[in-house]
Amino acid sequence: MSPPGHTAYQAVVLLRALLDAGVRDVVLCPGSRSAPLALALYAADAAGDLRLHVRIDERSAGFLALGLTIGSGRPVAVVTTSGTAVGNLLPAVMEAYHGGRRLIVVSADRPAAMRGTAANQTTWQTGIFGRFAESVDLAVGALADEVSVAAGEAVGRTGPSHLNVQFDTPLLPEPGMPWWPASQPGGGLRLDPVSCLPPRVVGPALSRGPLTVVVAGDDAGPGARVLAESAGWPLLAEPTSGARAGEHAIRCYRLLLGSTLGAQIERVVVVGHPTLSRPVAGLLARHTVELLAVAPPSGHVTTPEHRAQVLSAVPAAPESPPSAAEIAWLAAWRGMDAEVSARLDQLVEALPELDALQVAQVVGEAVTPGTALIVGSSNPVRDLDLMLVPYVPRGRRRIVGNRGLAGIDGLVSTAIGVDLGRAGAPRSLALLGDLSFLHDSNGLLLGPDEPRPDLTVVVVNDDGGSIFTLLEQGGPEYSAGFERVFATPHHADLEAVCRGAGTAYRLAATREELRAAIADPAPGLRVVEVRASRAHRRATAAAIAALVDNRGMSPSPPAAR
Ligand SMILES: Cc1ncc(C[n+]2csc(CCOP(=O)(O)OP(=O)(O)O)c2C)c(N)n1
Ligand SMILES: [Mg+2]
Repeated sequence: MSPPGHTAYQAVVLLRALLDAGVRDVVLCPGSRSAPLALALYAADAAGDLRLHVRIDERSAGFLALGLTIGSGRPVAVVTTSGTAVGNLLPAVMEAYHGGRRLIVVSADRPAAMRGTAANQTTWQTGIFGRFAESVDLAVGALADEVSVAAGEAVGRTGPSHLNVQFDTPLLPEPGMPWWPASQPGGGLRLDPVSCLPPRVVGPALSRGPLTVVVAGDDAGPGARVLAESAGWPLLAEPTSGARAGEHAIRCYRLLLGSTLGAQIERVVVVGHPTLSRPVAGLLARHTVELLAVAPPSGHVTTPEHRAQVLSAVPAAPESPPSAAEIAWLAAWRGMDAEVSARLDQLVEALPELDALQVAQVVGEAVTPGTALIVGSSNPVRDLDLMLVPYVPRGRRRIVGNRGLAGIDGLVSTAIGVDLGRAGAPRSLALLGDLSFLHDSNGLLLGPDEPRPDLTVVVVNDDGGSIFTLLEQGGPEYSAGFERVFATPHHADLEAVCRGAGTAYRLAATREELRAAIADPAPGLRVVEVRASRAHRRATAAAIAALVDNRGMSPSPPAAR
């Protein structure tokens, strides 16, 4: 072991403290100022004390670390050199802040005295992430205790943290000095993911009375489903809620919210972070609706106009059984959902092969028990929201997306991280749009010695952002500039992109080919491209909205309470 005071010793103390606090995966990007950390990480990985992942692009590295925290449930560190390298982590840090993910940034720095002297690659790194991550500036020669406390506190926070570590020369251990101390007997790496289920804390019971729905947004967890089932209420669960299962889950809730049934909602319990649809946003904004919101671990409560009554845990169901009105309420939702689902399936079946909605359907069906699906922002997650038939509970499926800020950045890396974080799990799936895929095509770059994911990335390539066709700017009055400034077609050859990165690639031209490509058990990372058209999306969306015909579908009003 290097002598105390040597940079190599500081690096070992910091990594040891991170490991003691539960870190098992560390992502590293190359650099010089970070050399003491790089060598210690290399040796610790070789000793089996942690798992190292090396990436060239810090933006991708940050998202890889984010995916690893999502998949494993553990804190994950990402290590960079000084300068712009650190700034490249901001998108992942922002997402980690809003999603409540334990992402630990470790940035190497020059000694503080060199700041403001125009020294090469030297800038103000402490505080660079602003409100998104608290920074601790560890001075040259910081005492081991100080380093351990800072590392422990960083790991203990819900959300991202930043350790800025000043290293003075010499940066490398002297020849003959070990880079990492020998492992303790009985030590060694265990990568089992920690349980991702939130603790089943149950708050005080709710009363009976108002016609209630449970809205389960991103990362709500199974507590939302348990509440809906035990209370006898409909469950409006987004695909990444972890709650879209069981008989109370209403698949077509987004369509039904605009119906006479949706208009009768009197109370909403929100769990998690709903982001997908205007009908849900509209529901939460309705002043006539009583709003209860459960605070998520991230602390970012969904409370439009700060109007919600905030609950610290998922409330317990009312103790009394559902009233006749509530029984009729649930039955009306389920009945209408069955009707609209059948009409929707018919409509989607009649679309030209291979439509993005058909792709979402096939991908949703391929998420077998134990499997993870990472779903991109934009239309893929919304298509899945329409097409995903609620699963049978307790299949341990995980459907995740970066819904903290819904960026289209970093998604290839996030997906790789989620898969690698789920040691021993079956092959994972990702569903991304073409712009989202291209935005992080650097995420495909895997060095020959890196841990390799078993992941199939299905890319719906409609040559641009189809989501904008569904928004106001997709209307005829804006058509002149639409393609250039919103849709942003690129005509990119995805096969060539994959070839350049050494990634296996297949084109699927039919649903059968897509199913076969997904079912292919060959290990490793694979991209499956599906070419789709954006041209009819606006018309299809209008036809889908028209499936709910209020005249024909109005349920009988719930009986007197
Ligand atoms: C980092 C980032 N930049 C821009 C956006 C705005 N944005 C939202 S969706 C989208 C288009 C996505 O296109 P694609 O991934 O092909 O999916 P599609 O809409 O075609 O389904 C863009 C640019 C964003 N969410 N995140
Ligand atoms: Mg697209």
